[in-house]
Parts: sequence; structure tokens; C-alpha cells
Amino acid sequence: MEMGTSRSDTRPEDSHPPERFMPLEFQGYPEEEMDSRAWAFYAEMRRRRSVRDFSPRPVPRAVIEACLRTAGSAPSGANKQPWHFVVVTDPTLKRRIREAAEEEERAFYTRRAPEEWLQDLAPLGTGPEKPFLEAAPCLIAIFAQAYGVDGQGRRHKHYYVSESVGIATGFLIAALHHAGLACLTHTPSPMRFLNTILERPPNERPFLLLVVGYPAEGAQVPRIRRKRLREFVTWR
Ligand code: IYR
Repeated sequence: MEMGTSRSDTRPEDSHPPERFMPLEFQGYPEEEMDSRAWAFYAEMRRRRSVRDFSPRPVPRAVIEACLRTAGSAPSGANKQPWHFVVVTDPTLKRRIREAAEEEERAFYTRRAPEEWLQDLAPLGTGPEKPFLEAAPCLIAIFAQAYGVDGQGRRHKHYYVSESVGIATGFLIAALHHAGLACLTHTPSPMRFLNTILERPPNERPFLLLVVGYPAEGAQVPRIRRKRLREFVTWR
């Protein structure tokens, strides 16, 4: 051993493993500013509406990617991030998705849906025709990974998958709206056809199809009523 180098220099506890914790970067605000920020965010979010009538105007890829980064920042069970997003802009793929979705929707509207469900949908004016799946410039198919698969094909567990993917989807919808895009949460059911068309593996289950773009000129949306705060919140 060289002079001046103590034995402890080489002991494992003195080598520096990567630290597991780091200081939180937290941005706090004075209460008045908290209040105005919270109200400003609400004012922006309450303008969001589900849009079914899209302009063909293409959407900037960089904007979609930034919004997807926001989605990918969502909390998830054991930080497994059990989601995959397929961004579809290819007209042929969009047409195939429309055809497959409309087939399921025809079965839904003519046979599968109970009468009560059809009555609940009537005010929204939906039906089996889904022209927006071709008209909109961008579809984002969101997949939930029931389990993970590593490079060697070994499976590992994912936790709270629906909760995690639901939260990431909420982040994405908020980010798209904030960026100045419109979207529709579309759920053809069943939608396993998305695995075939988009070539996704069996551990991934289609969670939601987001239709993304700009509203068509003069787009109309149903008049809806949102519950008042006291109808959906209880303080104890
Ligand atoms: N998936 C069908 C039916 C539908 C179901 C619900 I719940 C909605 O809020 C809207 C539509 C469709 O997309 O038409």
C-alpha cells in the first residue's frame, strides 16, 4: 500500500455509488399568486371541448412531441411508465383504422349497445360513421402495457396500469389543449384491431384513441352542462 493511502479508501462504503435521492425542485408561490394561477388554469381548461369535426390542416410534429413529453412525465405505479403512444399521420393507416373502427361501431349502434346507453349518447349526436378518423391529421393510439418485456424477452410486473395510463392520458389531453390543439377521446370497442394495424405486441392493450388536430371552420359542439362544484366535491 502506498503511503498516504489508507485502507479505507478502497472500502465499498467510500466508493461513491450513484445517490438515490436528490433535492426536490419545487416552485412555490405567494397565496395571491396561487389563487390567480389556479383560476387562470381553470379558465383555460374549462374551454376544452371534445371535437368531432376536424380541419385537415397538419399539426406540427414538434408540438405533438412536446405534449407527449408531458404525458410521459405522469406519475405511474412503481415508476414503470406502462404506456406506449403511436402517432399516426399516414393516410393509409388512418383509413384502415377508420374502417376497422366503423365495423365495431356499426355492431355497437345496431346490436351491442343497450337502449339506455343509446339514449345517453343521443344528445352528443354520435353514430357509427367516424369520418374524423381520416379527416384529422393525427391519431394518437395509447397502449397500456399489462406487463413489461425486457431485451431478453423476460416479463416483469407493472402496477396500477389503468390508473397510470389514465393519468398520462389526462396530462396529454391538457397539454394538447394548452398548446392550441383540439382532440377527441375515442373508444371503439373492442379495439384490439389497433394491435394488428399498428403492429404492437401482445403485452399492450389499446387504452384509447386520441383524435388530434384543429377544429374545422365553424365546428359545432353539443351544449353540455358541467356539474357544479358542490355536486361533485365533499369537504369533511
Ligand atoms: N364508442 C362509440 C360510443 C360512444 C360511447 C361513449 I361512453 C361516448 O361518450 C361516446 C361514444 C362511439 O365512439 O361512437
